[in-house]
Amino acid sequence: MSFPVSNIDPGPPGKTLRVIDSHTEGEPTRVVIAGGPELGRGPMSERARRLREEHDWLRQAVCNEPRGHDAMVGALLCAPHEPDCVCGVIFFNNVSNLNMCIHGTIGLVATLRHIGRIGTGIHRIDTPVGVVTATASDDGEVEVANVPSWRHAAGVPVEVPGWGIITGDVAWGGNWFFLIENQGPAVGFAQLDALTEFTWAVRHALAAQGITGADGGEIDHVETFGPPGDPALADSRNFVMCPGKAYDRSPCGTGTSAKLACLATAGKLRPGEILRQASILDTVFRGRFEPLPGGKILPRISGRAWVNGEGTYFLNPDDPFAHGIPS
Ligand code: PYC
Repeated sequence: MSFPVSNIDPGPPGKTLRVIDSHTEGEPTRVVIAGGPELGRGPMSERARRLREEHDWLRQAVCNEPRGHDAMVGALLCAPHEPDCVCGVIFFNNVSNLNMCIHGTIGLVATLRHIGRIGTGIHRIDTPVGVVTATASDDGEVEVANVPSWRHAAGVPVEVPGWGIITGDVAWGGNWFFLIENQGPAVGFAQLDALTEFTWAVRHALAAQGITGADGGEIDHVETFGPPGDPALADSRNFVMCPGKAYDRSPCGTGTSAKLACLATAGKLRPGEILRQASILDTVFRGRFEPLPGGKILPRISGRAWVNGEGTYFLNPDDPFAHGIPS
């Protein structure tokens, strides 16, 4: 399915990539099913590092303009390293690799079903941060059992220029999140510009003040919550700022996992109880958790994806932007 390309150089001129597009509750995923670089064998974390350091052209060709846009999340379909997995996957966006991506996993499952690689049922998927398990139902719903998640720190104050002291929790849900409740602009679509400005300022303030996840992990996602638009449909509405300054159109599965970890640790949600998390577009993920030893949880997030395109990309040597506008 894939062909080898040389290291570091701008990629394979004159070759093609095969991609399948989907969106999960509004957030796009572009899965590269053929034509990606040969990353060898070994753990997905190792192959993700190789993709980032030696073949970053793929990310830029797929996610950046002129083919992509800021909100695009790419996914490279790989052979798995862990046994019994249906595939491996490496996610990336407009600025770098992503550790984990739940909306992308739901999109990947829809894509694998579309090309006949899997059917309904339970599928293990190998990722750079561990194996996740996806359950695909007849009605198109996909539930992802994520990697173990936990609240790292509660009520952390950060001085945000122009906004004052903002207090939030730091949690891991497959990526590092700073979670803010009822502070800053109201969480609604009409406030998109203000929410972008606010969460981006928080992200920079966290970095400037040395506030990190465990082992110095960069907090590259900021999530702010408010009441739901319609309490009959959701319990809360969020706005999630992603690492490349695009907001998540979906409710963000890793962010919902991080929120479940905070609610579980604060005793505000019981094991098995459902949290209906709405996005800024009022699309909804359902989340629940099982407790794990050591104060961690196993989050389960469900939502739906729709395949909405297939493509062949030409990496034409005459095209100055064959590998995207660099970022
Ligand atoms: O759904 O986990 C997610 C996600 C992360 C970044 C964008 N979406």
